[in-house]
Amino acid sequence: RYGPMTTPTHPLALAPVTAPPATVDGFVKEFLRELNTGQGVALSRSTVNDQYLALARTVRHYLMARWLETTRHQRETKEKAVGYLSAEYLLGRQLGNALLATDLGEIAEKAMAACGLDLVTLRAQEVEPGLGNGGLGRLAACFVDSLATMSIPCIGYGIRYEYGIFKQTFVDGRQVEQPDTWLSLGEPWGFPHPEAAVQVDFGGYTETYRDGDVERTRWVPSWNVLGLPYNYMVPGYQNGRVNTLRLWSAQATKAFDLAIFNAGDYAEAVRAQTFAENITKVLYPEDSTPQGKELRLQQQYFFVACSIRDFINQVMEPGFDLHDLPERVTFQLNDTHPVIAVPELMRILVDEHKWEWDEAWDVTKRCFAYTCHTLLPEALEVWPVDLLGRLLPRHLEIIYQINDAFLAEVRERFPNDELRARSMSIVTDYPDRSVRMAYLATVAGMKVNGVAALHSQLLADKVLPAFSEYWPEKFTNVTNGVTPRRFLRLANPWLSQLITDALGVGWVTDLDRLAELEPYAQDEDFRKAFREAKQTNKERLYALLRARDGIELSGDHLLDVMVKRLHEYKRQTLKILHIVSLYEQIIHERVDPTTITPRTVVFGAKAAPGYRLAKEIIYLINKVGETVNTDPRVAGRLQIAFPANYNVTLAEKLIPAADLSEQISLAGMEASGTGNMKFALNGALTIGTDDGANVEIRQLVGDDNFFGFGMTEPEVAALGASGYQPGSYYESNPQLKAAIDLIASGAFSGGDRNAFEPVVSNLLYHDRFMALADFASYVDAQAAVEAAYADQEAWSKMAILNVARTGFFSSDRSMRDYLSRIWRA
Ligand code: C3B
Repeated sequence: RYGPMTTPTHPLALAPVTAPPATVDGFVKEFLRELNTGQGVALSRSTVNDQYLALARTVRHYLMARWLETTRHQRETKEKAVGYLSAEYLLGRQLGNALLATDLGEIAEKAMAACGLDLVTLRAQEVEPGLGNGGLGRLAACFVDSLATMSIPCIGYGIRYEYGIFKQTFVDGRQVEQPDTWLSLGEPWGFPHPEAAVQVDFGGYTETYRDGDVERTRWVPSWNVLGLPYNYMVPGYQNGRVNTLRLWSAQATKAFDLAIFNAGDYAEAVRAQTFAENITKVLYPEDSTPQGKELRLQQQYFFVACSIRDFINQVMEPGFDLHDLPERVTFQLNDTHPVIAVPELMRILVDEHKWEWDEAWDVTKRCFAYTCHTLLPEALEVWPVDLLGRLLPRHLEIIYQINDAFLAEVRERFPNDELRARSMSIVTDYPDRSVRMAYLATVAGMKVNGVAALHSQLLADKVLPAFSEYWPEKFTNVTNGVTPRRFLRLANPWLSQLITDALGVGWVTDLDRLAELEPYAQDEDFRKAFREAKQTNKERLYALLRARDGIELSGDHLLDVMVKRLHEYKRQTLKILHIVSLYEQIIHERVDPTTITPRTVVFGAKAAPGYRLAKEIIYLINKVGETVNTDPRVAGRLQIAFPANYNVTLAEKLIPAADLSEQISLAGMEASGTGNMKFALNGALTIGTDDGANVEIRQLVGDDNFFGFGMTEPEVAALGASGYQPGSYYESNPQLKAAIDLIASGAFSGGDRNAFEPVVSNLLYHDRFMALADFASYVDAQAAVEAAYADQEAWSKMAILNVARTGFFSSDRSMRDYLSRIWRA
């Protein structure tokens, strides 16, 4: 039941919700009220955490009227919305973004100062919600930011994991994972709505029954849980718009534990409670290589079942006709994780609403669109049929029926081509009978998109060729983007100020305007100011690393940064081989150290806890770092930093400081990359392969302003087909051999020759991602970097051109592309 019980009489109860006055006094008043009556403490006795929580809630007040108004407006206009279904949202800290969106930064700073507090310190108290692994989760966060900023109706649906991505620590150079207790000090941004909880069923069996003269199927589940929604504000940038992110948390249902309780087994009832709540306990830390764990499937079904139910029952007006659903929403499937939503909607329409199959299928397939984020075969989710049958027996039947109908269509269009039909089957028999979720998404979705031009091409040609031939018009591309609010305006205030001084303020929501910076590359004063901004960012970074990690960096070095998940295909090993090679040449006096450009290399990377080789690579990087950093022969020339626990918060400090952006994946492997865009926008030059969105960055900034190297995707394919032999590169390239030999010699492991055996033998005998084949070309490109950096004026020109020419990579542009190619198509 919504609304008051009788008609309100007090004028305040009738008035619309308003924001507090946007003045220092108004802010102080709200803040103290929150501290005193919300937190229950006096300023004089409050901790930094109390102060942070009160401040966050204060800023929330300023957004509240807009949020309520957005929701009301959406209900009234019935505009078509995007239902973004994503198992991950890697949001980053909220406070700074909320202050920016409300334009309250200055007022808050003064208000805090007037209370004897420091805004920067309070902002640092926030623990970022790490509800994602890497690129895919961060992309979702950028997209919801852009949609709010562009006033496009969207509800982001996802999971409120109690523990987000693990906290990485290093012990003797090895990664040790610690739980991410992001909720432990209180979390001011989420609004729980227990009264709007949704029941989600699992297990059991299906049975047929007669309904008049039709035979129907029903699902008799054996257990269930409740999904509790937590609403989060997604403020648009200074536009009065606040969209919603709705994250679900699992709770035991009353019926569930009561039944056992009545039977007298209290302890068992409590155990059942824990079991249910396990579903949203922890984010699976595998990025791009999911483990087929039952709990993961439970998570996936749990959140999409909640979300679809919520959209139909809560977001749509009462009495809404489900035939109109495609006119009111597109559910965008963020990779295969939410694809079980397809049979779920079919089940609702066919079983609950008793629609004909064809009628339900017609509506369902106009409600979904699918984005693929990878090409790695091991990352395309496949669920064993017995697991699905045990957990979701009705959904499995529906998937079979979708598949049968689809294959019948294929056989009709291509008679006597059974091989083709088999190759397109959603259900496969090898190696085990299982369901290919990407195929299901492709069959059901009205559109299928990749995330960069090259990736979309390869997706259509290599991963789903039979489907792209069958439905050429279904396949499209939307190149990823990043939000300029968080990654330029917030993260890089000095460069932002320079841009604003040159162009005015509009660029923050119209990033193509960065093109107007082009002539400033020729302006000596601008270049100087640009370099000063970069230097300020470096100093800010060094101060942070000193305080956060005890890492001492010094000197006026080229800052060379490689931050991303640790994965063989991303080739952190190629980078470390180059560093080892530089080091080897110096200590063996093959080069004069005074002739090389002083360089500071920063790594940031988490490895999936079960990914052995990735963890060995982390160990190698740390050990090389220890040795290099303490060797007087390279002092002042080369230093390596590997701060633990790379996350969004650290990225915001690292990226603006970088001179060189490492984007060195094997061509054809990185679907897009988004870090590459953030670096270029912040004026770093890229050293990169022709992979993912690097291709588009290079095209836009021009070959002269990009350090390209390595094989192209067709060359990679040809080398693979001819039988790649990494050993031959080792044997024929003395520089490469010397670097690998130095690693194997124990020089970085106190003489222990076995310390890096897993990495070394993998490189020499497998090297699935062909690091050795690209080594020589990479070394040449790094030499070109050094030569270019020696001329600071020329380097600054190139860096400014990178900023000026990469406005395309705003996620606002991505949203426009989704709108025109998918959501309004
Ligand atoms: C990533 C890809 O690895 C990146 O190339 C891409 O830029 C982003 O997605 C966003 O599209 N990705 C990921 O982070 N997790 C996956 N499971 C699959 C892809």
